[in-house]
Amino acid sequence: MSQPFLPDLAPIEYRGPESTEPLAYRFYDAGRELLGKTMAEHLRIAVCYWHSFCWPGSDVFGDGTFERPWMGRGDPPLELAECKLAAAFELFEKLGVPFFTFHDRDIAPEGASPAETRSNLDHMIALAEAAMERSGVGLLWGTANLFGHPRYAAGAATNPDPEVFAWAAHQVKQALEATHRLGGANYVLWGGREGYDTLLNTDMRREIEQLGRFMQLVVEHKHKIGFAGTLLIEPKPMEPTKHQYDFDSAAVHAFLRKFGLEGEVKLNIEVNHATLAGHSFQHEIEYALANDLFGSLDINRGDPLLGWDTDQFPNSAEESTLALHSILRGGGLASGGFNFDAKLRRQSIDAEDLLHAHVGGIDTLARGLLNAVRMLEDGELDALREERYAGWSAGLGKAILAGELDLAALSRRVDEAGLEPEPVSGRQEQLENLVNRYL
Ligand code: XUL
Ligand code: CO
Repeated sequence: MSQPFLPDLAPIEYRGPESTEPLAYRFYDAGRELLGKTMAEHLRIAVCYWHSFCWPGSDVFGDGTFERPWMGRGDPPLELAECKLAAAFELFEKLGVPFFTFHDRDIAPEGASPAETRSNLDHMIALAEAAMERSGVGLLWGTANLFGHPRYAAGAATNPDPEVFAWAAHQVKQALEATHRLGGANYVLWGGREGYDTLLNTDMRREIEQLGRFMQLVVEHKHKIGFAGTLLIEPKPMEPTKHQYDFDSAAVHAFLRKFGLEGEVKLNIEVNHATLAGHSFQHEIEYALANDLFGSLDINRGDPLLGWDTDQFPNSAEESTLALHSILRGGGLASGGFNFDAKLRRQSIDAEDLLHAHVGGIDTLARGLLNAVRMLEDGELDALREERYAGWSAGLGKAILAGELDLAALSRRVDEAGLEPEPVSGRQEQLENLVNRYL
């Protein structure tokens, strides 16, 4: 079980845009400096554990299609977990990525009792710590799986049974402490089943109160243990439930305000969750930036014809360019990063497919970064946007925002000055053509 997972594959190197080598970076040149930071520092790329190492290639109609050495049946679960950890670090190192992400249950199996589960987790976290030390790969974030076990069928914090709430608290406490021990830059909470399947059995006011209390407890504990990373909530509108309370950035924003958690929790925005909510990825980023909630990103893509959370690897230079343009204009990533919450297609059964998928995804981001930097440096798009609001930087606009004019004063201004504002073109097509120049 302990032989190498990717023995015949060399580490991925940067070969430049002209390269036709399939397993090489054409755009991602980790040490290249742009706007005073390296590409690696701008993108803070992470590989996720769950899709790449835990998911067996199953879907609702069929069993797993992947045969990985650590998916062997009948072997002791901890030995399988150790084999999986070694394979995961092999991939991280071959790709040359700076970070990974994991759920508690991805890395260590649940045992027969709470004590055995805790000892499994402690054992695997110690091994992860050693692998991180040896390889220099860091932890972008950790999280707890509060959706897989049958006890969470009716939700974790929003469960009608307070004993399930206690279990969720127990699990998050350990996952948060493990993340802290591994020097994680963030801790993520995805409300996997925090929602409802039918309103017929759901007391929404009560469930939202429970979720608010849960978040307050997590924030309190974070401060108690001195975890300096950022807490993040990952919005998603549906799936597996019919409706999830963390529907989108705006819904999470309202929730954070209601429970006094603004400033304590930020957002982990995911492409396919944004599109399921009827938004674009860029919309969710802009909403988060506009409300000081921008944290980190789960990068993937959906399929517009399928309409569920397909979590494919990203491949659109246009989407990554626009997202990175918004992010750079907003000040860039702080503790966040780009986490590949993306999985292979079920027919991509070879280990090598994991490399093709990540190489393409990383290059899509790097290409977006290069384009976005050129867009920012040229400044044409931003200047046109700025110009559109010129009226708000002086005179009337400035006075309105400074609270110097009430409704009656504004009304008098229209009468007395005879204001007749002229319609102005929004220039959408011109701007679309301008963006296409950079792609
Ligand atoms: C599910 C999803 C999760 C979170 C972590 O759609 O995105 O994998 O990122 O729990
Ligand atoms: Co995600």
